Amino acid sequence: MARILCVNPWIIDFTAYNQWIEPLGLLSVAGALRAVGHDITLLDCLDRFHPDALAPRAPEDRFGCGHFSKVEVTKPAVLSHVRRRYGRYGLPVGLVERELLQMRRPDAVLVTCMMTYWYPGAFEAIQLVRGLWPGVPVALGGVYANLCCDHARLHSGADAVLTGPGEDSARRWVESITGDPGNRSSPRENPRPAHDLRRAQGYVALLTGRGCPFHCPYCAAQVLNPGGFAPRSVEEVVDEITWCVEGLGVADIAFYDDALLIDAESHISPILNAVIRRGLRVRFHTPNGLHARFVDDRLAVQMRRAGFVTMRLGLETADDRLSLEDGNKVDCDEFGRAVRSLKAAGFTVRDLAAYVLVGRPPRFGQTAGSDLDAVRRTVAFAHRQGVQVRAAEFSPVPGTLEWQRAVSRGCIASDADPLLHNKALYPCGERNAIEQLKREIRDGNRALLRREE
Ligand code: B12
Repeated sequence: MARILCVNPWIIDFTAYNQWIEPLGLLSVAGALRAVGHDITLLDCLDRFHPDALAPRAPEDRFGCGHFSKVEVTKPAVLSHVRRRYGRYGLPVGLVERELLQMRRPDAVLVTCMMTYWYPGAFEAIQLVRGLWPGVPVALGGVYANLCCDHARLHSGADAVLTGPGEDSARRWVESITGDPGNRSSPRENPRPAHDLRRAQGYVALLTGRGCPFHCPYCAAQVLNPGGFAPRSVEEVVDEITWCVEGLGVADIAFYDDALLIDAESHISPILNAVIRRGLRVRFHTPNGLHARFVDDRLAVQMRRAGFVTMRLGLETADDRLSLEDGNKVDCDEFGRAVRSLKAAGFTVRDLAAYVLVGRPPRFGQTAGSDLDAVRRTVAFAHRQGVQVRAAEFSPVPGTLEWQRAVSRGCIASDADPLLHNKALYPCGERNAIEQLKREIRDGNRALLRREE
């Protein structure tokens, strides 16, 4: 049995808010390693409920969300032109150091990194571990490691950068460095993510399946899940929800799925039926967005009864021609129908918001920023439907079609430092124009909410 330390590093960014953030990938790897008998400890630099976390509490914190504490740090040179404060979010470094010093020396360390532009937090964590335990092998995985593998190999300081789903690769890596394969006959075929390793945060993230059958030009789901779309079994998902609610006392669950509502009849419907039948008292949230096309009257009622609260609907654009270019996931009629179903089921303006993509690279024949007119029309359309809007600022993601477009339009260099993928930089748009639009969106949302009161 190998002793393994899993590290969820700090976020180093211009802004960060804990909206049901869970290192689900790392916990999935931890669950798989634990299932074969390894001894796993988690160091969670984003633990808001650590007694010394100093995380601010605010009256608007709801459903387990809230602020991290922030310490300003110097901007790397490549970001020096940005007139915003840059900071380390999460536990104070000294506290993390003390936590590490109290631990027994591990046989191996696993570090995750959830966004490509969050690598500085992972690098700091790797450096810290290296300083304390020279010679202990460190592996890095996660979205950054997958999408910027060469960068990570060159700069992270990790002994190994592991790509692809980590459940098997981490197990093989641990075996290769410790000689310990663990107990190969795992009691579970698909072990659950080890949510219990985190101090209770009141919420967990959940996946009912991996990957996505759609091929949106701005999304790396296909690259990150080369095995394709793979829904989990209904029983497995219901067991995990039941464990989280009854065993861990979780009150809020955020779905991280890319395609939660696909084949609803045989997937999400039976899951929700079981939640209702078992009388599980839990609220569900969909921070990653839902496909409005699949929402009908029946599903809306079922979602409401099962406890859905935060409903986010994808609406990249209300321009049906542009929507076609994006794979035609939802048109205006379908969006309107979904909203009517949700409202009839009892969801209110407070619960509903559409994600509208802002700051994408200009299409051919367009000038930079001209897409904002289309975005304005989309926002107006959503507001007319009585739905709030959340701007989803574009982040160019390597490996996607939209990345190639951003590169060919000169918005970003093909070998750009991943820090420049940051959505806060609006790499493909004009800052003032986008910020003005975001103010208009907020005003429109407020007007809608006032009308409802
Ligand atoms: C859920 C999600 C979110 C959630 C929370 C994310 C989080 N955990 O913090 C929310 C909704 C908040 C979110 C927000 C955003 N997101 Co997001 N998100 C996702 C999503 C759909 C799933 C991530 C996930 O948890 N997957 C499930 C786990 C199981 O997978 P995993 O983390 O990859 O882990 C596996 C492997 O990587 C590996 N692994 C992981 N860690 C480790 C460690 C070791 C040591 C090893 C060996 C292996 C390993 O094993 C795991 C299990 O197989 C991904 C897309 C996707 N399909 O991955 C986008 C994605 C990560 N997001 C993306 C984007 C663009 C955004 C936003 C910018 C969107 C926006 N415009 O607002 C914001 C940014 C937020 C911010 N503050 O900057 C991009 C990446 C952008 C980037 N440059 O990195 C992605 C890839 C989607 C895309 N467009 O292609 N997101």
